[in-house]
Amino acid sequence: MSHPAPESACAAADVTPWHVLGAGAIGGLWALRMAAVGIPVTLIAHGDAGASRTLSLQDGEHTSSHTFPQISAASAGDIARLLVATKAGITRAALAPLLPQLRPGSIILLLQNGMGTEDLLCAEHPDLCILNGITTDGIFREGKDRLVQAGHGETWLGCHHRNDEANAKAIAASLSGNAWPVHFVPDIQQRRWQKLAMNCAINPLTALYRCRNGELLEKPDALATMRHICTEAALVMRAEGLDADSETLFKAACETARKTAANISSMRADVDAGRPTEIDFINGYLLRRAAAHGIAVPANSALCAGIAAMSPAASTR
Ligand code: KPL
Repeated sequence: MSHPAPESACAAADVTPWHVLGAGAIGGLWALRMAAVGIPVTLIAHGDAGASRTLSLQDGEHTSSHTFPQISAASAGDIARLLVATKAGITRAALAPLLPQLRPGSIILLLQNGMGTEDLLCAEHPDLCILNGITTDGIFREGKDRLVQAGHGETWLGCHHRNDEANAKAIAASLSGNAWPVHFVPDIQQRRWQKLAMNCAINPLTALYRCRNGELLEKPDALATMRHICTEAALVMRAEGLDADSETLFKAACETARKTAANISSMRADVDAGRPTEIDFINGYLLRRAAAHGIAVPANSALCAGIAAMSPAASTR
């Protein structure tokens, strides 16, 4: 077992401990990245699990690993900073047993696909500092504890309330590593929608075609659907008061599919494993916002129906 050495003395300036809820592909990657910049990380175990868990990351030729302490939600103690990387559909249920351990001002960083969870959490817990991270890293799991980095993306971090901006900037700086810059953005909503549009275009299609992200680019039908999805997403984004151009969204989706070509998307992984997917928080969220604006989104509706037909009952909001 090797412990990743802290990346650099300056990067490790803020080493306030973090807890990680949902150490799957993205949560595990960030737990390893935090450890690599010298931040103490504790994993919150789901159900019965051992007192420690070793995660490894394969990135090209390079493999690193780290053993984390692991505790149950009930014995977590005081939590100052919590990274939440669970699936959107189970976030509220997974968070519930941790609520007594959070105090006013505790930071919750949501790093997950889809939209909708944060609105509920902000409304239910106005005393918590809820931040959102958006990442386009391509990462998948081989087995429970082995992560494979299939594409290097970027990460943006922002907040919902203006008075949390200083926290968001500080957290972005503390999580940045030389190989994974984390950018603070004042308007995370724009980024979140751009990522949502990209996930709407890539994730369900990779599940329906049972292909890797990059293979979508070789399928004319898939490309035509991706373009259609992006046109609808741009309409809804503009109705939400955001900047959006369908061609720019389409090019960004193609670029992500190219950069994460070898990746098995999270939705395809869920469908392959017979798990509920996040469709309700991705294309489903777009459908709900489209309905609120009276916009027809037939291509997104068709993908929702296609995924619903091949996966177990949708998760609850
Ligand atoms: O977010 C992703 C996912 O799989 O959920 C992408 C960026 C499409 C990488 O696979």
